[in-house]
Amino acid sequence: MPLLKIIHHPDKRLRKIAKPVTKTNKKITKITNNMFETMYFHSGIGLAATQVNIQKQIIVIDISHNQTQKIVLINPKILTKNGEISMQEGCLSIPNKYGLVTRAKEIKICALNKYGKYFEIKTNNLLSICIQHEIDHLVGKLFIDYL
Ligand code: K1U
Ligand code: ZN
Repeated sequence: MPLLKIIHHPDKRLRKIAKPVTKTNKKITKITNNMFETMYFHSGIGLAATQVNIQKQIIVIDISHNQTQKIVLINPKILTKNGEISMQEGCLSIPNKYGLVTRAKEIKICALNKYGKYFEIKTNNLLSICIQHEIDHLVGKLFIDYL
């Protein structure tokens, strides 16, 4: 499977607003598979389609240490936020830059999974931070905007 090219700040394409996915089909499956491969290759824990110049609301995440907890979020929305947590964040689109960002500690989100099935989950800590970081990418926002 091909690796996708990650675009780097200050490329203006990182500021584009991603469009909702209207149908989950083989093309979307191929995109998510290629995004996982690209994310793992670069040792990331998340990747948004915007970062590989695909303007669709697709996110892949895996915060495990052994590539066993693949999460696909299509058309994700944050429903509730609670508390605060700060973490030194990085971004595959901003190599070698890190910064302390404060985000909600716990979030409840809804999204479609890779089969197009609607689901809701409540998450906290690293997964919550990563989801918020990736959802920001879909609306053209970068962690450096908070610094
Ligand atoms: O969106 C991206 O550019 C991926 C980014 C996700 C992310 C990292 C840290 C906090 C929030 C979101 C990365 O994966 S950068 C790699 C990295 O810094 C990291 C890797 C493993 C654990 C923690 C951070
Ligand atoms: Zn990022």
